[in-house]
Amino acid sequence: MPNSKPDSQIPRKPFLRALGGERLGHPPIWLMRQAGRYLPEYRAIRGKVSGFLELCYTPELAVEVTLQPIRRYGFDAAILFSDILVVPHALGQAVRFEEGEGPRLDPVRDVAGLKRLGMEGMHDRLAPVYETVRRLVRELPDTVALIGFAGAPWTIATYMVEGGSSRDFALARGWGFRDSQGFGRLIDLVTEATAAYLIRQADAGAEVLQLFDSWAGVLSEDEFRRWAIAPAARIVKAVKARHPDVPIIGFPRGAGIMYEAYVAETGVDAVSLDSTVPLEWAARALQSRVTIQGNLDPLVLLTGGSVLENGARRILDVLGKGPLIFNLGHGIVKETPPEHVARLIEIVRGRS
Ligand code: 1CP
Repeated sequence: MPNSKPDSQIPRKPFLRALGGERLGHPPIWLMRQAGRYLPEYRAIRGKVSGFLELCYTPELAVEVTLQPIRRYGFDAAILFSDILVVPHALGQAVRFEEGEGPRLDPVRDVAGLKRLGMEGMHDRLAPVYETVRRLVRELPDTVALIGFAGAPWTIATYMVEGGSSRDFALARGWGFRDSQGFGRLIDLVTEATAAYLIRQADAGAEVLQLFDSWAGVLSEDEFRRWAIAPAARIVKAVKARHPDVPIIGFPRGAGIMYEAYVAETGVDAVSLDSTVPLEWAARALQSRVTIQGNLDPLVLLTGGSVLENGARRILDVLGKGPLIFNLGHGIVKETPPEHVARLIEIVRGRS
Protein backbone atom coordinates (compact mmCIF):
# COMPACT_ATOMS: atom_id res chain seq x y z
CA MET A 1 0.00 0.00 0.00
CA PRO A 2 1.61 3.26 -1.01
CA ASN A 3 1.48 6.17 1.39
CA SER A 4 0.28 4.08 4.30
CA LYS A 5 3.11 5.19 6.59
CA PRO A 6 2.21 7.74 9.22
CA ASP A 7 4.01 11.04 8.64
CA SER A 8 6.42 10.41 11.49
CA GLN A 9 7.80 7.33 9.69
CA ILE A 10 8.45 8.98 6.36
CA PRO A 11 12.19 9.70 6.34
CA ARG A 12 12.70 13.42 6.29
CA LYS A 13 15.00 14.99 3.75
CA PRO A 14 18.63 14.91 5.01
CA PHE A 15 18.87 18.68 4.60
CA LEU A 16 15.88 19.24 6.91
CA ARG A 17 17.18 16.70 9.43
CA ALA A 18 20.51 18.55 9.67
CA LEU A 19 18.62 21.80 10.18
CA GLY A 20 16.66 20.10 12.96
CA GLY A 21 19.97 19.54 14.77
CA GLU A 22 20.75 15.97 13.71
CA ARG A 23 24.27 14.87 12.99
CA LEU A 24 24.13 12.62 9.91
CA GLY A 25 26.59 9.99 8.62
CA HIS A 26 27.70 12.50 6.05
CA PRO A 27 26.46 16.06 5.97
CA PRO A 28 24.03 17.27 3.31
CA ILE A 29 25.62 19.55 0.71
CA TRP A 30 24.62 22.42 -1.56
CA LEU A 31 26.68 25.40 -2.76
CA MET A 32 25.89 29.08 -2.78
CA ARG A 33 25.43 30.18 -6.40
CA GLN A 34 25.24 26.53 -7.49
CA ALA A 35 23.21 27.70 -10.48
CA GLY A 36 25.27 30.12 -12.48
CA ARG A 37 27.93 30.96 -14.97
CA TYR A 38 30.36 28.11 -14.17
CA LEU A 39 27.79 25.74 -15.75
CA PRO A 40 27.65 25.60 -19.56
CA GLU A 41 23.95 24.72 -19.41
CA TYR A 42 23.31 27.93 -17.43
CA ARG A 43 25.23 30.04 -19.95
CA ALA A 44 23.12 28.52 -22.74
CA ILE A 45 19.85 29.63 -21.08
CA ARG A 46 21.31 33.00 -20.03
CA GLY A 47 22.18 33.63 -23.68
CA LYS A 48 18.52 33.31 -24.66
CA VAL A 49 17.28 36.26 -22.57
CA SER A 50 18.22 39.88 -22.98
CA GLY A 51 18.41 40.80 -19.32
CA PHE A 52 19.23 38.98 -16.11
CA LEU A 53 16.03 40.16 -14.38
CA GLU A 54 14.04 38.65 -17.25
CA LEU A 55 15.56 35.29 -16.30
CA CYS A 56 14.50 35.81 -12.66
CA TYR A 57 10.95 36.77 -13.69
CA THR A 58 10.31 33.96 -16.21
CA PRO A 59 9.21 30.95 -14.12
CA GLU A 60 9.85 28.41 -16.86
CA LEU A 61 13.50 29.51 -17.22
CA ALA A 62 14.07 30.15 -13.52
CA VAL A 63 12.82 26.60 -12.76
CA GLU A 64 15.12 25.18 -15.41
CA VAL A 65 18.28 26.89 -14.10
CA THR A 66 17.38 25.99 -10.50
CA LEU A 67 17.16 22.31 -11.52
CA GLN A 68 20.36 22.24 -13.61
CA PRO A 69 22.80 21.73 -10.70
CA ILE A 70 20.38 19.24 -9.07
CA ARG A 71 20.35 17.07 -12.20
CA ARG A 72 24.08 17.33 -12.74
CA TYR A 73 25.23 16.75 -9.15
CA GLY A 74 22.32 15.55 -6.98
CA PHE A 75 22.74 18.26 -4.32
CA ASP A 76 20.63 17.87 -1.16
CA ALA A 77 19.00 21.26 -1.62
CA ALA A 78 17.94 23.48 -4.51
CA ILE A 79 17.96 27.25 -4.11
CA LEU A 80 15.28 29.21 -5.90
CA PHE A 81 16.86 31.00 -8.86
CA SER A 82 16.32 34.72 -8.41
CA ASP A 83 18.39 37.60 -7.04
CA ILE A 84 18.36 39.62 -3.84
CA LEU A 85 17.80 42.82 -5.87
CA VAL A 86 14.26 41.86 -6.94
CA VAL A 87 13.15 43.37 -3.60
CA PRO A 88 14.29 46.97 -4.29
CA HIS A 89 12.93 46.50 -7.80
CA ALA A 90 9.55 45.43 -6.40
CA LEU A 91 9.60 48.44 -4.04
CA GLY A 92 9.71 50.72 -7.08
CA GLN A 93 13.43 51.39 -7.56
CA ALA A 94 14.95 51.14 -11.05
CA VAL A 95 17.35 48.14 -11.15
CA ARG A 96 19.41 47.04 -14.16
CA PHE A 97 22.11 44.42 -14.59
CA GLU A 98 24.76 45.54 -17.02
CA GLU A 99 26.89 42.93 -18.75
CA GLY A 100 30.16 42.47 -16.88
CA GLU A 101 29.51 45.47 -14.62
CA GLY A 102 27.13 44.16 -12.01
CA PRO A 103 23.92 45.79 -10.83
CA ARG A 104 22.98 49.46 -11.32
CA LEU A 105 20.22 51.15 -9.33
CA ASP A 106 18.90 54.72 -9.33
CA PRO A 107 20.22 55.56 -5.86
CA VAL A 108 18.09 56.55 -2.87
CA ARG A 109 20.09 58.85 -0.61
CA ASP A 110 17.59 60.65 1.58
CA VAL A 111 14.10 60.51 3.04
CA ALA A 112 12.67 62.32 0.00
CA GLY A 113 13.98 59.50 -2.22
CA LEU A 114 12.54 56.95 0.16
CA LYS A 115 9.06 58.44 -0.24
CA ARG A 116 9.03 57.30 -3.87
CA LEU A 117 9.28 53.66 -2.77
CA GLY A 118 6.72 51.45 -1.09
CA MET A 119 5.12 48.06 -0.71
CA GLU A 120 1.95 48.68 -2.75
CA GLY A 121 2.05 46.38 -5.76
CA MET A 122 5.14 44.62 -4.44
CA HIS A 123 3.67 41.12 -4.42
CA ASP A 124 2.27 41.60 -7.95
CA ARG A 125 5.77 42.34 -9.21
CA LEU A 126 7.13 39.37 -7.31
CA ALA A 127 4.36 37.01 -8.45
CA PRO A 128 6.61 35.26 -11.02
CA VAL A 129 9.05 34.39 -8.22
CA TYR A 130 6.24 32.81 -6.18
CA GLU A 131 5.14 30.92 -9.29
CA THR A 132 8.71 29.61 -9.72
CA VAL A 133 8.61 28.30 -6.14
CA ARG A 134 5.26 26.54 -6.73
CA ARG A 135 6.57 24.87 -9.89
CA LEU A 136 9.79 23.78 -8.17
CA VAL A 137 7.80 22.10 -5.39
CA ARG A 138 6.20 19.92 -8.07
CA GLU A 139 9.39 19.20 -9.99
CA LEU A 140 12.05 18.54 -7.37
CA PRO A 141 12.99 14.97 -6.43
CA ASP A 142 11.46 14.13 -3.04
CA THR A 143 14.84 13.89 -1.27
CA VAL A 144 15.83 17.45 -2.25
CA ALA A 145 14.80 20.42 -0.09
CA LEU A 146 13.83 23.78 -1.59
CA ILE A 147 15.48 26.93 -0.22
CA GLY A 148 13.90 30.35 -0.68
CA PHE A 149 15.95 33.44 0.10
CA ALA A 150 16.25 37.19 0.39
CA GLY A 151 18.99 39.72 0.99
CA ALA A 152 19.16 41.07 4.54
CA PRO A 153 18.15 44.72 4.97
CA TRP A 154 21.69 46.09 5.44
CA THR A 155 23.01 44.39 2.28
CA ILE A 156 19.96 45.44 0.27
CA ALA A 157 20.28 49.01 1.60
CA THR A 158 23.91 49.18 0.43
CA TYR A 159 22.83 48.55 -3.17
CA MET A 160 19.86 50.93 -2.85
CA VAL A 161 21.97 53.79 -1.48
CA GLU A 162 25.24 53.26 -3.35
CA GLY A 163 23.44 52.56 -6.63
CA GLY A 164 25.33 49.29 -7.16
CA SER A 165 28.25 47.35 -5.75
CA SER A 166 30.62 49.32 -3.55
CA ARG A 167 34.13 49.14 -2.14
CA ASP A 168 33.77 51.16 1.03
CA PHE A 169 29.98 51.52 1.54
CA ALA A 170 30.67 55.16 2.51
CA LEU A 171 27.33 56.51 1.30
CA ALA A 172 25.21 53.91 3.08
CA ARG A 173 27.25 53.96 6.31
CA GLY A 174 27.50 57.76 6.13
CA TRP A 175 23.72 58.13 5.95
CA GLY A 176 23.46 55.80 8.99
CA PHE A 177 25.85 57.99 11.00
CA ARG A 178 24.57 61.40 9.85
CA ASP A 179 20.86 60.65 10.04
CA SER A 180 20.30 57.33 11.74
CA GLN A 181 16.55 57.93 11.93
CA GLY A 182 16.22 58.51 8.19
CA PHE A 183 18.46 55.57 7.32
CA GLY A 184 16.51 53.55 9.90
CA ARG A 185 13.35 54.25 7.89
CA LEU A 186 14.98 52.71 4.82
CA ILE A 187 16.05 49.67 6.90
CA ASP A 188 12.51 49.42 8.34
CA LEU A 189 10.93 49.47 4.88
CA VAL A 190 13.27 46.75 3.61
CA THR A 191 12.78 44.73 6.82
CA GLU A 192 9.02 44.77 6.45
CA ALA A 193 9.17 44.00 2.72
CA THR A 194 11.66 41.17 3.25
CA ALA A 195 9.57 39.51 5.94
CA ALA A 196 6.49 39.68 3.69
CA TYR A 197 8.48 38.37 0.72
CA LEU A 198 9.87 35.40 2.67
CA ILE A 199 6.42 34.56 4.08
CA ARG A 200 5.06 34.43 0.52
CA GLN A 201 7.91 32.15 -0.57
CA ALA A 202 7.10 29.81 2.33
CA ASP A 203 3.36 30.02 1.47
CA ALA A 204 4.32 28.91 -2.06
CA GLY A 205 6.26 25.92 -0.72
CA ALA A 206 9.82 26.99 0.14
CA GLU A 207 10.90 24.61 2.95
CA VAL A 208 13.89 26.60 4.23
CA LEU A 209 14.75 30.31 3.98
CA GLN A 210 18.18 31.92 3.85
CA LEU A 211 18.90 35.55 4.65
CA PHE A 212 22.04 36.80 2.86
CA ASP A 213 23.83 39.64 4.66
CA SER A 214 26.80 39.63 2.28
CA TRP A 215 28.19 42.98 3.45
CA ALA A 216 27.65 42.60 7.21
CA GLY A 217 31.42 42.39 7.66
CA VAL A 218 32.02 46.12 7.11
CA LEU A 219 29.92 47.15 10.11
CA SER A 220 31.32 48.21 13.48
CA GLU A 221 29.81 46.63 16.59
CA ASP A 222 27.14 49.29 17.11
CA GLU A 223 26.19 49.35 13.45
CA PHE A 224 26.13 45.55 13.34
CA ARG A 225 23.68 45.41 16.24
CA ARG A 226 21.44 48.04 14.74
CA TRP A 227 21.57 47.27 11.00
CA ALA A 228 22.26 43.51 10.95
CA ILE A 229 21.08 41.82 14.18
CA ALA A 230 17.94 43.86 14.91
CA PRO A 231 16.41 43.63 11.40
CA ALA A 232 17.25 39.90 11.15
CA ALA A 233 15.59 39.30 14.53
CA ARG A 234 12.44 41.12 13.35
CA ILE A 235 12.34 39.14 10.11
CA VAL A 236 12.81 35.81 11.92
CA LYS A 237 10.04 36.70 14.37
CA ALA A 238 7.60 37.72 11.63
CA VAL A 239 8.30 34.66 9.48
CA LYS A 240 8.11 32.27 12.45
CA ALA A 241 4.75 33.72 13.46
CA ARG A 242 3.35 32.47 10.14
CA HIS A 243 5.63 29.51 9.45
CA PRO A 244 6.98 28.21 12.76
CA ASP A 245 8.34 25.03 11.11
CA VAL A 246 10.31 26.66 8.31
CA PRO A 247 13.99 26.80 9.36
CA ILE A 248 15.88 30.03 8.70
CA ILE A 249 19.59 30.19 7.87
CA GLY A 250 21.36 33.50 8.54
CA PHE A 251 24.52 34.49 6.66
CA PRO A 252 26.14 37.60 8.18
CA ARG A 253 29.22 37.28 6.00
CA GLY A 254 32.41 38.59 7.58
CA ALA A 255 30.86 39.10 11.03
CA GLY A 256 33.90 37.65 12.88
CA ILE A 257 33.26 37.15 16.58
CA MET A 258 29.94 38.97 16.14
CA TYR A 259 28.64 35.69 14.69
CA GLU A 260 28.12 34.71 18.32
CA ALA A 261 25.78 37.61 19.11
CA TYR A 262 24.03 37.13 15.77
CA VAL A 263 23.26 33.50 16.62
CA ALA A 264 22.21 34.30 20.18
CA GLU A 265 20.01 37.27 19.33
CA THR A 266 18.33 36.72 15.95
CA GLY A 267 16.60 33.36 16.49
CA VAL A 268 18.00 31.78 13.30
CA ASP A 269 18.05 27.97 13.17
CA ALA A 270 21.38 27.78 11.36
CA VAL A 271 24.24 30.06 10.52
CA SER A 272 26.27 30.10 7.33
CA LEU A 273 29.96 30.81 7.94
CA ASP A 274 32.33 32.63 5.62
CA SER A 275 35.74 31.06 5.07
CA THR A 276 37.58 33.30 7.53
CA VAL A 277 35.78 31.83 10.57
CA PRO A 278 38.12 29.47 12.51
CA LEU A 279 36.61 25.99 12.60
CA GLU A 280 37.43 25.07 16.21
CA TRP A 281 35.98 28.35 17.43
CA ALA A 282 32.80 27.78 15.41
CA ALA A 283 32.44 24.25 16.79
CA ARG A 284 32.74 25.59 20.35
CA ALA A 285 30.98 28.92 20.21
CA LEU A 286 28.25 28.34 17.63
CA GLN A 287 27.54 24.69 16.90
CA SER A 288 26.18 23.96 20.39
CA ARG A 289 23.37 26.43 19.64
CA VAL A 290 22.64 26.06 15.92
CA THR A 291 23.38 24.02 12.82
CA ILE A 292 26.49 25.24 11.00
CA GLN A 293 26.62 25.73 7.24
CA GLY A 294 29.90 26.22 5.45
CA ASN A 295 32.58 27.14 4.92
CA LEU A 296 34.99 25.95 2.21
CA ASP A 297 36.80 28.82 0.51
CA PRO A 298 35.46 29.20 -3.07
CA LEU A 299 39.08 29.64 -4.23
CA VAL A 300 39.96 26.26 -2.72
CA LEU A 301 37.20 24.71 -4.84
CA LEU A 302 38.51 26.59 -7.87
CA THR A 303 42.04 25.26 -7.17
CA GLY A 304 41.03 21.60 -6.77
CA GLY A 305 43.51 18.75 -6.25
CA SER A 306 45.06 18.19 -2.82
CA VAL A 307 44.16 21.73 -1.75
CA LEU A 308 40.50 20.80 -2.19
CA GLU A 309 40.87 17.36 -0.56
CA ASN A 310 42.57 18.82 2.52
CA GLY A 311 40.30 21.84 2.84
CA ALA A 312 37.11 19.79 2.63
CA ARG A 313 38.37 17.07 4.99
CA ARG A 314 39.34 19.58 7.66
CA ILE A 315 35.82 20.98 7.72
CA LEU A 316 34.37 17.46 7.91
CA ASP A 317 36.76 16.55 10.75
CA VAL A 318 36.15 19.62 12.88
CA LEU A 319 32.52 20.48 12.18
CA GLY A 320 31.29 16.99 11.25
CA LYS A 321 30.95 16.07 14.92
CA GLY A 322 27.86 18.26 15.22
CA PRO A 323 24.97 19.34 12.97
CA LEU A 324 26.51 20.48 9.67
CA ILE A 325 25.45 21.44 6.17
CA PHE A 326 28.45 21.45 3.85
CA ASN A 327 28.72 24.58 1.72
CA LEU A 328 31.16 27.22 0.56
CA GLY A 329 32.02 30.34 2.55
CA HIS A 330 30.62 32.46 -0.30
CA GLY A 331 29.32 31.98 -3.84
CA ILE A 332 31.03 29.66 -6.30
CA VAL A 333 33.52 31.45 -8.58
CA LYS A 334 32.50 31.43 -12.23
CA GLU A 335 35.84 30.00 -13.46
CA THR A 336 35.40 26.88 -11.26
CA PRO A 337 35.77 23.68 -13.32
CA PRO A 338 32.50 21.70 -13.00
CA GLU A 339 34.57 18.53 -12.26
CA HIS A 340 35.85 20.10 -9.04
CA VAL A 341 32.27 20.35 -7.80
CA ALA A 342 31.70 16.66 -8.63
CA ARG A 343 34.88 15.75 -6.71
CA LEU A 344 33.85 17.82 -3.69
CA ILE A 345 30.55 15.95 -3.49
CA GLU A 346 32.39 12.62 -3.56
CA ILE A 347 34.65 13.74 -0.71
CA VAL A 348 31.74 14.95 1.39
CA ARG A 349 29.74 11.79 0.76
CA GLY A 350 32.69 9.68 1.81
CA ARG A 351 33.74 8.19 -1.51
CA SER A 352 37.49 8.18 -1.98
O1 1CP B 1 24.17 37.32 -15.82
C1 1CP B 1 24.31 36.63 -14.81
O2 1CP B 1 24.35 35.38 -14.91
C2 1CP B 1 24.47 37.37 -13.51
C3 1CP B 1 25.11 36.61 -12.38
C4 1CP B 1 24.14 36.45 -11.23
C5 1CP B 1 23.55 35.24 -10.78
C6 1CP B 1 23.77 33.86 -11.33
C7 1CP B 1 23.61 37.47 -10.41
C8 1CP B 1 23.88 38.91 -10.55
N1 1CP B 1 22.73 36.91 -9.50
C9 1CP B 1 22.67 35.57 -9.67
C10 1CP B 1 21.79 34.61 -8.95
C11 1CP B 1 21.74 34.66 -7.49
N2 1CP B 1 22.11 35.73 -6.71
C12 1CP B 1 21.26 33.63 -6.63
C13 1CP B 1 20.57 32.32 -7.06
C14 1CP B 1 21.50 31.32 -7.66
C15 1CP B 1 22.17 30.35 -6.76
O3 1CP B 1 22.59 30.65 -5.63
O4 1CP B 1 22.32 29.21 -7.24
C16 1CP B 1 21.42 34.08 -5.31
C17 1CP B 1 21.11 33.33 -4.04
C18 1CP B 1 21.95 35.41 -5.39
C19 1CP B 1 22.19 36.25 -4.22
C20 1CP B 1 22.91 37.54 -4.36
N3 1CP B 1 22.86 38.46 -5.37
C21 1CP B 1 23.75 38.06 -3.34
C22 1CP B 1 23.96 37.41 -1.99
C23 1CP B 1 24.96 36.32 -2.05
C24 1CP B 1 26.38 36.74 -2.36
O5 1CP B 1 26.90 36.22 -3.36
O6 1CP B 1 26.93 37.56 -1.62
C25 1CP B 1 24.22 39.31 -3.77
C26 1CP B 1 25.17 40.24 -3.02
C27 1CP B 1 23.66 39.56 -5.06
C28 1CP B 1 23.83 40.78 -5.90
C29 1CP B 1 24.31 40.50 -7.27
N4 1CP B 1 23.62 39.75 -8.18
C30 1CP B 1 24.32 39.63 -9.35
C31 1CP B 1 25.53 40.37 -9.17
C32 1CP B 1 26.62 40.51 -10.22
C33 1CP B 1 25.51 40.92 -7.89
C34 1CP B 1 26.54 41.85 -7.26
C35 1CP B 1 27.56 41.19 -6.43
C36 1CP B 1 28.53 42.23 -5.86
O7 1CP B 1 28.14 43.36 -5.53
O8 1CP B 1 29.70 41.87 -5.75
